[in-house]
Amino acid sequence: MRRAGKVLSAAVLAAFPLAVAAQASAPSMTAAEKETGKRIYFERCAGCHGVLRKGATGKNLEPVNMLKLGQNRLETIISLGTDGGMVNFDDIMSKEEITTMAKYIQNQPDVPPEFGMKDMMASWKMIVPPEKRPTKQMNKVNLKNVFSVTLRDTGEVALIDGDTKKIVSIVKTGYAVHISRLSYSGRYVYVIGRDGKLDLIDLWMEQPAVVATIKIGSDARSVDTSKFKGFEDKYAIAGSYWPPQYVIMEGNTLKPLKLVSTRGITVDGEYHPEPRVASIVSSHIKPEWVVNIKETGQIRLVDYSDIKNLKETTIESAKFLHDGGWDASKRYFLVAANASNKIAVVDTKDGKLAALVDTKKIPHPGRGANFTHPKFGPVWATGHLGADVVTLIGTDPQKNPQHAWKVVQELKMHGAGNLFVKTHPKSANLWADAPQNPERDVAESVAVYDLKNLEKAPEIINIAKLAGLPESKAIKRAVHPEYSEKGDEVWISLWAGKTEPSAIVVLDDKTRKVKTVIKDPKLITPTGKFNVWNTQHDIY
Ligand code: DHE
Repeated sequence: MRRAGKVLSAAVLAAFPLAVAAQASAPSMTAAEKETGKRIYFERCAGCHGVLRKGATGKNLEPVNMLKLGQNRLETIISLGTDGGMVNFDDIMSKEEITTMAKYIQNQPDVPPEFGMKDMMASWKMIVPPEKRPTKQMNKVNLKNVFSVTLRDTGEVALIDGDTKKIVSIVKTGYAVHISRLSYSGRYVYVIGRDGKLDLIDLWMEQPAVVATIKIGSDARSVDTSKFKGFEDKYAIAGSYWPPQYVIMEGNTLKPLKLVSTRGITVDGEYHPEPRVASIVSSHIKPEWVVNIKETGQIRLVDYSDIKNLKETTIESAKFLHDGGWDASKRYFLVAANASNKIAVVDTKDGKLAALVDTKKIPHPGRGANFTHPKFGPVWATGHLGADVVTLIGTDPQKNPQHAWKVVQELKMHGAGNLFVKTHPKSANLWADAPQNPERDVAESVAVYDLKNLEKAPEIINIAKLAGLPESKAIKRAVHPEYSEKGDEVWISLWAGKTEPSAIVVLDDKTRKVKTVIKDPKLITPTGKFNVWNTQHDIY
């Protein structure tokens, strides 16, 4: 074995047996194949498996493990998916691309460059400075009921007027936008792309548009703002997957102020080089953000009252933290440690872990759903990617201590593959989707539970059939129920292929009947929808 023209000694070989073995028999690739592999890995694989391929929601894909499986087996797995929850890729990748990806993951991972303050400053653009922005709302739209809708495959968000169901603007954003979050005032929408591009949209403009933009890394998922009294609209925070870090910015300009690495030690006491920032949420009762670090399982409470002398409380929970939301009182934050099959509960008042709750396989709450159960008092709900139930957890240690932080009920779903559940304080329904289920009928349908009678089986509504869209090869996945400001309508995206028609189906929450189907050639691959009022006030 030769490296840099030298024969490696037996001692060196013994010290690095796995890496050397992996490189020794990895299939060779042309430069063009490597480029394709790198691009597809970032777009389709890194989210679950990590840039360094150490594994999180998805399995470890380091060459030592991939070489054991070999080219044919890897091609089959990528094509058809696995029982473990990996979806099939044969409908979105060509045969050649699948062959390339099977080769790519048997080779050593590419390590992307770091992205520091200098890079951020160079990417930061102030398009409309604060002093040139309107001093009052210049359009006639009911801003509280605007929905910021992710158009996943076009790198855009559609701002839709919830009253008229008309598109107000389509705004160019980062690649495969992930989430939108609101400033405390509800004036600004923050949109983060998977490519780490963060855009600030001013809803007061006659035609709402991006007023500032920055790149905070090369792979990102989360953003939030400061919501505590005295800090309203003052700061924004965004977390990245690569490099593993978070950045605090000026709220109305996105000027980066403070960069903090999240590399460190897991709850098992081992160093991890890629602890990615998963969900971030802003406390209403303290000047604090809850920053959830995926691979380490450490939850950081970041006190933003003095960012020059930044204080962090590190709460040990469980590995593979992902998404989560507040309980109804907004004191407790519940976050899925998804590949550990647990929900971690943080008491943000006391700054401590309140509980680790065991659940069925791969909990995936989105932000979850809160309601008062007729038998168990206040509960928070999560669905699961790997099980066909919605889990209800008691959340009231003060008045219902016997149920607090316990799974009090599991509601049967029409299949596994759930991503999001949703209800609203004014609603008597709980909606749950199943877009990751491999069966068309299941993925195109949602389950609706009657909160007054949770013993009753849910109503299963096939959203795709209601939309009247033409037949398509790709499944029209019904995804992400979101309420209107008043809580009387539920909006559900139909997420089809990039070249196929998609839609948003609006249902009347009481009658569960279709009110409107929002169709527009520009509505390409709609997924997440964020109602301004509900997102601003964490209503779910
Ligand atoms: Fe998401 C939230 C990460 C795939 C739609 N997603 C989140 C959050 C994280 C995350 C960390 C929480 C952000 C927060 O609250 O601050 N998502 C990831 C991944 O790593 C993963 C598994 C793979 C990837 O490559 O990105 C992934 N997510 C998806 C999708 O494929 C979805 C279904 C479609 C899409 O648009 O990409 C998707 N994720 C969403 C949505 C939310 C979200 C709609 C916000 C839910 C909410 O109501 O707050």
